[in-house]
Amino acid sequence: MRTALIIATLAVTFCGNASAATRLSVGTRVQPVDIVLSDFAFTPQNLRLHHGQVYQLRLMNRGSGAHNLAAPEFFAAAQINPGDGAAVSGGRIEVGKGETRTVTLTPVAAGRYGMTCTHFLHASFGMTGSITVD
Ligand SMILES: [Cu+2]
Repeated sequence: MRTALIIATLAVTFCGNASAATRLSVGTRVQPVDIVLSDFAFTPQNLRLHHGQVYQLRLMNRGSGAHNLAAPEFFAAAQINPGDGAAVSGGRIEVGKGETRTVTLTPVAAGRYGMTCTHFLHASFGMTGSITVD
């Protein structure tokens, strides 16, 4: 079970990188952004991104159970790498316990977007934040 989980995590990570490499033109600088999901917080809580910059968001779940990052307005206002589209579903990315999910995207519209974990009561325990795009 544990081995299967690790392989699944590696597969997700590899596919994300491979699709980014095939779609993005040569010379595109992809800036990694690490976001840790824990019980019950996002670290960092407030992200600052630039529109037009390509980012690889790496969501790492260090909590004791599953979490997600829900930011439907932000994801709707970003160009998501087609190969990573499956990672974003319903405006959110689910991240199982111990997993890391990556998504490569480019914010295209400035604004301040909310992010939250939609698992039961997690937001009320403090699992909220913001993504500011300038
Ligand atoms: Cu959560």
